[in-house]
Amino acid sequence: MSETIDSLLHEERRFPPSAEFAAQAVAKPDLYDKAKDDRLGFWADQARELLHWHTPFTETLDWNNAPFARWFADGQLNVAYNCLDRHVLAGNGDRVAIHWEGEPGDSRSITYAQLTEEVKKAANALEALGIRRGDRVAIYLPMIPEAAIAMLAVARIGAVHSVVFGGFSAESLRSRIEDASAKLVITADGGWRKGKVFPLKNAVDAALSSQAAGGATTVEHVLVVKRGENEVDWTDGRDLWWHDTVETASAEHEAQPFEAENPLFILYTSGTTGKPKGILHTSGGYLTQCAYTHKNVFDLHPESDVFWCTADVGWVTGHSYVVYGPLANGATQLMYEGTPDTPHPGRWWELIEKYGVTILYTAPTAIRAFMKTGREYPQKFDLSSLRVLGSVGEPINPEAWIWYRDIIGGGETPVVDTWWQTETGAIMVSALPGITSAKPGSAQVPLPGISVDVLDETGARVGNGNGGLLVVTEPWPAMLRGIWGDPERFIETYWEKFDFEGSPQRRMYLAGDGARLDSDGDVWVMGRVDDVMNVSGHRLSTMEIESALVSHPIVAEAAVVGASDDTTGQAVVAFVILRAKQEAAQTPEEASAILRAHVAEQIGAIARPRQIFIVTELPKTRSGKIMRRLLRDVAEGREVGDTTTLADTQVMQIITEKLK
Ligand code: 6R9
Repeated sequence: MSETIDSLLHEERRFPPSAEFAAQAVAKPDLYDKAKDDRLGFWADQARELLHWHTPFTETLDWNNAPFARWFADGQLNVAYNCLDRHVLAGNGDRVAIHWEGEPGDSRSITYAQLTEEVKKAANALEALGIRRGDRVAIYLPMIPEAAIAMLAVARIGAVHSVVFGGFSAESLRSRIEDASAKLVITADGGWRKGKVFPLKNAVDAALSSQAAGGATTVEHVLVVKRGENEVDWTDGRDLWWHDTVETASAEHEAQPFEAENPLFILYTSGTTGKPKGILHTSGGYLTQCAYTHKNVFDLHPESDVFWCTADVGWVTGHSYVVYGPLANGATQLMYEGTPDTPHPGRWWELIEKYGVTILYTAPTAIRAFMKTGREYPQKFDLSSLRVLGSVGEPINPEAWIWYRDIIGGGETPVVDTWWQTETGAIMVSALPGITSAKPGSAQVPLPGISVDVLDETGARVGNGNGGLLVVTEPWPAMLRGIWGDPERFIETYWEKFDFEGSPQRRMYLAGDGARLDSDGDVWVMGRVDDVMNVSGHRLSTMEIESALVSHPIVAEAAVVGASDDTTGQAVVAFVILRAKQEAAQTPEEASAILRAHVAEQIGAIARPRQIFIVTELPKTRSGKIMRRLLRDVAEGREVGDTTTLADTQVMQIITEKLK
């Protein structure tokens, strides 16, 4: 870590925007002044300018019941109307909303008029299935247009979606369905990935039958999109085909207004305990900040740009920058179903050439993987349409940043490194491409209207040149409104560390990331300070994987660490003590294979440990806390650090001897 920090802080390269770019940029420098003069007035202006309100709001922020915020609370809007109908009414119905490309090469281009019609049909179908305002609908789909259609249809009728990433296991899906008491699951028979169909419907069947075994399931229906053409089991009465139910529904549907604080979605993310948290987002504030950031951070010109955010809708980036931001802004975007290297390593670049993509938003882990495969693949294609590049999900190392700009951006495009979280709902810290002089490796400056700082453990500001904990000091429109069903955990996790003067209104939001301020006051995000790992830009909790491991009968105890990895940022490495009788029953290699498969089955393939070390001891302090720092030294092949606070100082020697 300290080596990384050193190399980061010696990064002196600066990339000011070109005069031509600055001249045509949507965001002008006075945006910062306006927000500084009157922060709430600034947000009210954004909300009014960017969205259509059925009933205008008169109050911008109600923070009396902090940390439970209410934004634009007496206003009413319909999120789907804002993403669809109004663009059609404004004469943009023929503009393509989504160019979709399936992994096998099939494609569809859907205009705003067509998308509006599809969503209206889906909304009617959902209502016919008894889904009402406030009901929860789980969505477990591949990256196909129906994912966006389903989310918007749920939003249109004032219900709440909970999208579960298609790579998550039946068990992860079950716990999310259960936590939110979902009434409906929308899924597909299967989707395409790496040249094969991966089944989804059978995971839903497994989730629902194991749920039913533990008590009554709340799920009344399963709506199934036909995509993979793979065989599926069918439960009559419960299961319905999308093409029978939605395609035949009426295309007339009037969007009703809902209050700005009507819940829009729950999205589960890993925290420091074994149980994922259901992050709750509401409508007006969330949509305002999605539209605002999408427009200004990516310099969106909706009439001419083709935007491509490569995230899956199962993550927050897919919610805010595949569905809500781009569609609220009437943008044209590309959506791609498959993996970057199928059927060939140049697939993404081929798509950029084919659709004339102008703005690309992706993750450092993808960029590093492309660096490894080599520049010859992107160089086979014409990428000259690209004019803005974005990065999200984890810190981007300067080498990857420069490669991205040079090889993908032709040495000219601005690169924006955007820091935000599932909890923040939308981008918080980022350069603005026509204004900021970019620094590779730094997320740089809070956006106009956003206030962040870096504090030490006592809550004092660290000031320029120092590191500490990243906090958001003022409420923001897209902020999470809570953790589903657990208000205590919401307060404890984010708002209790810095509770100044006991005044609830002066609380600050603890992001869980470490950060440094450089001599200009720019933010350098250093990664998580808690037991959350970041593997390929995906958040995983050490505790969650540990509990998956100890749920296997051969395991006595387990400790998991995130070890740095050249491609994925961090990788999951586990240290496992087997139960006494098991030690002789299989070789460490066999035990490790069994357990890697078990974690994939319990959580999903993304959580499968890169390595499992079978050990006989774990390093613990006298109070019994596992010292993960020492295990990380082992996992990263370093000399083991200070062991003096261990209860048994011999333990690390035993572990390293055994692993030699
Ligand atoms: C949007 C998203 C959030 C965590 C966050 C931080 C890391 C995201 C980053 C970044 C450095 C960036 N993170 N963007 N770290 N620079 N530009 O990724 O949400 O999945 O909730 O993850 O990701 O550690 O706390 P989420």
